[in-house]
Amino acid sequence: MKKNWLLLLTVFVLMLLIAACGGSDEEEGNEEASADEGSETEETEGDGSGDLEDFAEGSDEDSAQTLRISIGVNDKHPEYEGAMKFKELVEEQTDDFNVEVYHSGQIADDRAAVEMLQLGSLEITIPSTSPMVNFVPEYGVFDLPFTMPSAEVADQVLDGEFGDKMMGLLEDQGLVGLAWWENGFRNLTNDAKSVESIDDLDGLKIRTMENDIHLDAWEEMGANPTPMAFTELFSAMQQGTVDGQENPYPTIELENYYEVQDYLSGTNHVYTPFIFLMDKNLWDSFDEEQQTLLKEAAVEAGEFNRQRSREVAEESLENLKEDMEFSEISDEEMERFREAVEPVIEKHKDSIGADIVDEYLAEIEKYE
Ligand code: KDG
Repeated sequence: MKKNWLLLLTVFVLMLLIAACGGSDEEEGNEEASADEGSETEETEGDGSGDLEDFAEGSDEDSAQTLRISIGVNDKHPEYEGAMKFKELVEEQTDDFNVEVYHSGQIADDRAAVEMLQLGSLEITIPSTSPMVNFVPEYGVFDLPFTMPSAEVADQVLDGEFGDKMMGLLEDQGLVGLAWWENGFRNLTNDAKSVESIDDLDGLKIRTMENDIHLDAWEEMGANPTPMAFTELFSAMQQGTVDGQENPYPTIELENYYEVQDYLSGTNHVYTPFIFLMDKNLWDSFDEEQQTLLKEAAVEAGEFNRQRSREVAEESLENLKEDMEFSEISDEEMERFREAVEPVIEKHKDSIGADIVDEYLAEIEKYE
């Protein structure tokens, strides 16, 4: 009898225990759901300069076509300002498009972003022309060092027949060029020593864009160049994988390169344009009115970008002189730099196309 009671009691206690365990799991489930709900709401409310969540899902706010723009520089850069101006101009004129800007290489660096346009997995990117040599070798003409005398001459050459011809070469690559924007005149920085003469370059490990002409030019000048994507550059300087790099003053200041570089030299060794690119298949799917609107917005935003790029370049140089040791390059030394790279221009004339090089230099002379 006693045994039976004991057994019953044990069973009863066990049932109580099981009931207690089953209850708490349920409660937990509920919390997660609510947590999820919370963050999901946050993520879908991107600010137009989209975050990666938006990109992955593709916003479906309405029937409008989403145009996602990928750039490598950050949201302080004149290129980002230009991209947001493009967004403003397009969205104030039509409900056909939503524009989202992805900065700092969130989506991809220049080269990979162009490949995504060709695959139709991205709508717009605005890379430097230098990585474009991997798609259209003629674009190497823009990398010939010490050929462009000023930004004003660059505008006239790019916005003229020569610029149109270079845009025409993109179509075979499944790309459409809508406007020329400005990255700017590039200058050298490093964390090893001040560079005032070509002799000071001896053995300096310099990061260049993924472009053989840049590689050959720095080699001819005595440095030890290495190609690298823009998105990897800051950590490479921080870790000492490279001694230095070259970019326009706005990029050097606004990407905080002065935090990992001590010396700045005013080499102005090459003028790099940005090219506003769109996936050609997508472009061909738009009607004439839409194409005109997008083209005009890209050109107007480009003019705004150029103006800002030049204002910021002046401010950045003054600011950088506070944080870095700045070296002006004398005319005599600049002549030695020019002489050193002449073989590079000869070497790459064939890969670029001798006619393209001759036409480019003639256009520059015409506007100089
Ligand atoms: O958004 C542009 C950048 O991705 C890149 O072009 C910047 O000049 C550049 C570099 O050095 O790679």
